[in-house]
Amino acid sequence: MIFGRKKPKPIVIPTKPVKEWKLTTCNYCSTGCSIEIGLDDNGRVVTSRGDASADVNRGKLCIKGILEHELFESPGRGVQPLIRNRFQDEFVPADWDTALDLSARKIKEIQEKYGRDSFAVVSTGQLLTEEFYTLGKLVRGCIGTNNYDGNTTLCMASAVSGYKRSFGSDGPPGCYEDFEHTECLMAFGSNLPEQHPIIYWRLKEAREKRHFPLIVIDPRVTMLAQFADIHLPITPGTDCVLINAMLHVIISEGLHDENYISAHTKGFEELKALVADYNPIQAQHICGIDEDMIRHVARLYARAGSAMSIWTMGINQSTHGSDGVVNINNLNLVTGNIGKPGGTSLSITGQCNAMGTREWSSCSGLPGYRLLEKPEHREEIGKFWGVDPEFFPKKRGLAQTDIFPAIESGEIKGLWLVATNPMTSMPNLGRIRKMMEKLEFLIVQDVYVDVETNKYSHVYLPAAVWAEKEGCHTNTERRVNLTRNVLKPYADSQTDLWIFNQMAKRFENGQKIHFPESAEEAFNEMRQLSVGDKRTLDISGMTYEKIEKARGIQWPYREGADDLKGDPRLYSDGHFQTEDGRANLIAIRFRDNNEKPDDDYPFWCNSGRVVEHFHTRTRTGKIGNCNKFSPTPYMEINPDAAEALGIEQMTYVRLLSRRGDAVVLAQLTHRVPRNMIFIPFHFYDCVNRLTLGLLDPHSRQPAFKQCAVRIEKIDQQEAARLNLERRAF
Ligand SMILES: Nc1nc2c(c(=O)[nH]1)N[C@H]1C(S)=C(S)[C@@H](COP(=O)(O)OP(=O)(O)OC[C@H]3O[C@@H](n4cnc5c(=O)[nH]c(N)nc54)[C@H](O)[C@@H]3O)O[C@H]1N2
Ligand SMILES: Nc1nc2c(c(=O)[nH]1)N[C@H]1C(S)=C(S)[C@@H](COP(=O)(O)OP(=O)(O)OC[C@H]3O[C@@H](n4cnc5c(=O)[nH]c(N)nc54)[C@H](O)[C@@H]3O)O[C@H]1N2
Ligand code: SF4
Ligand SMILES: [Mo]
Repeated sequence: MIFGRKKPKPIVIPTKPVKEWKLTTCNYCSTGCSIEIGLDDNGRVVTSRGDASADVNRGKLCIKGILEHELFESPGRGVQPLIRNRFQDEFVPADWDTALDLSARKIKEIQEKYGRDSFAVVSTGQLLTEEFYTLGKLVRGCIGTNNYDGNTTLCMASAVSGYKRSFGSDGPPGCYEDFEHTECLMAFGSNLPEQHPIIYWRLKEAREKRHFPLIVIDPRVTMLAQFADIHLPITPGTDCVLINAMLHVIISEGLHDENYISAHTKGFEELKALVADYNPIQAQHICGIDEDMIRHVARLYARAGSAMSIWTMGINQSTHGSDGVVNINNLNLVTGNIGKPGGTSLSITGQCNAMGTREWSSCSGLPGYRLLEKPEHREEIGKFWGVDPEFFPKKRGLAQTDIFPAIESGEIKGLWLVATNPMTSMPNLGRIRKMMEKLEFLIVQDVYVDVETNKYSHVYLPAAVWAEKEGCHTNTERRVNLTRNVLKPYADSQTDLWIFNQMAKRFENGQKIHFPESAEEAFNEMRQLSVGDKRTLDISGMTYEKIEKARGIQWPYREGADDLKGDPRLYSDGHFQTEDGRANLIAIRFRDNNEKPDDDYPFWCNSGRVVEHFHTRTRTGKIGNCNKFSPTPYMEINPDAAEALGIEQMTYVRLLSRRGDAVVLAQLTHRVPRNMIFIPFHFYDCVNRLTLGLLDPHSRQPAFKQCAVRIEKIDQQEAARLNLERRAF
């Protein structure tokens, strides 16, 4: 008994009257957490919870997932289709038939006048897989433009390209369970606790059970770096040099896995010859990590019984993103760490369904990782869909980052944006704005009418969101998860699947080809297309029922499989998807081509994310408990640099690059080195006014993370006004 104090009262959260729980998959990041949505007697959403029986999240959710059910009725939802009145430049409401008729007519007009490829379609990593598949059918089979790609070029393109170059196919070979087995983990440019909080939680649990070294390579002291055993604050854009130097140490000290290399790879001699030039003594001056540390981590990694690498945007968003991925694969092949428990090369994907679009959207090819370049693939899909294979292009068209410049040069006249917001997410926004203004016809299909890109559209199509629809996502570890339809689409919005189906009816081929009405029917088509092939992407054994029961199944999962587990790892037999079954070791020479700090622009400008926001804030910006943690554009700046410039904590500054300017608040923190600032990219008219976005030659992904800026003081009143103005839309 404690005298003088009342017995503490436990905090009680009133239980909500839930009648039914429905299974969904989180629609933000690629972790793939299962969320159950609670409905009351009237079928209204009242709450949600992490699904305890799901292997991925085991009942846990991060802040975005916990609050996700609030977005169904968040402000700014599109309630009806809109058409721009060209005379008054104002939107007027329209019914669906009018909006779709106009869209289809304009697409055809533009194609007739300027050629089939003059109308482009840019999609996303955030639809359901069945919707991706249907959009692919519509674009490849009916509209017939070859300029069709997704925002995944801003995100996963380098990983895809690197996997294809090394292993002959896309597809992350590892899984979260690898954390339970690994003896050493290197994380390149990936900040799990903020960007994939539940993957981080899985990693943390594994390390609590059995400690193994965690090495983080990131120019910032990220949250993950704070939890690491070793943090390597690398000079931006030089990961390839670090890896080459590690390979130099591993090979010269005989720590490589000769048996694995000779049995399962080719190209070792060329790799060995190249990395001989990357002695840590020289490499340290390029990558900023001292020679002893390079040797230390190389030995640690190579001597571990099994070692794994993960990476995200610090690698992919670089002028040598694809090379970076290939080099991480090299490191793992040379040490025999592919396809074994705890030994893998695992790209942590980004958007909730970044994998689904890679697999099934036909963006850079045809469904199921098929290629336009292969006549037998064109033949097969043409036959399956009932389209003349001659209708398909014979090689892939422009990537998303090349589609925009083609608008500038006049080759592309019309654009359909599906679930992406380039007016905030593309580099060098001043240039993007001009391109948007130049379009003869722009369709924006989005959940929110206030999405920045909609300022420039001629037709706006309001889409349903998340559990207003039904279908699958594939997560980072190739796990296919299900979202059940929980609610009707908001107001007069419609599911993306419905919109694609309706659009198809307005094209000649669309009247001949069968377009499934339901997501499950589309899923069954995809199953048929994945059967009977030795390729890894096989989902033929899956059904919605099985996926729901298992709370997610990993592919490959072949027809006839009777337990509810897919293969956790690819390439366990050492057989790769190349012609001769061997993985390619590819020598990567470093090219120093970034815009770097100089006297005029003395700071590196780095950009990325914070835990509470998702991308361009169309969703999290409207959820009070997410937005309140970072409602205003800001930058991280080192206190020493701030002092030298006379900048105080939480005052506004103006940033300038060779492209444009931005106004942000200064947050003084030792997370960034003295010559770097970091800006979360979530805010409209902010960091992407500054970025250069040089493209990777293989993947066409922009180097969002590296450019140069200078910092100027600004009148605080003027700054506040400017900031309000820019955020007013
Ligand atoms: N909360 C939240 N979570 C998200 C998202 C979100 O918007 N919000 N988006 C999702 C998506 S689509 C993606 S793609 C992922 C992104 O997930 P992450 O890639 O983990 O996130 P970023 O903050 O973009 O970048 C990661 C780190 O790369 C570092 N970096 C910069 N340059 C270099 C370099 O040259 N080398 C190395 N090694 N590192 C460098 C940055 O300092 C940064 O800390 O997150 C997903 N999860
Ligand atoms: N400077 C800088 N820029 C970056 C990055 C960076 O690190 N730094 N990261 C890049 C990366 S990795 C990415 S992935 C991109 C993301 O860039 P974007 O894709 O442009 O960003 P989002 O805000 O996710 O846009 C998705 C849109 O889809 C809408 N939406 C959501 N669900 C649905 C749906 O079911 N149907 C329809 N029709 N619409 C829906 C949302 O409201 C939103 O407007 O940004 C890139 N830009
Ligand atoms: S970790 Fe990712 S998938 Fe899981 S709840 Fe958070 S945002 Fe959603
Ligand atoms: Mo991304």
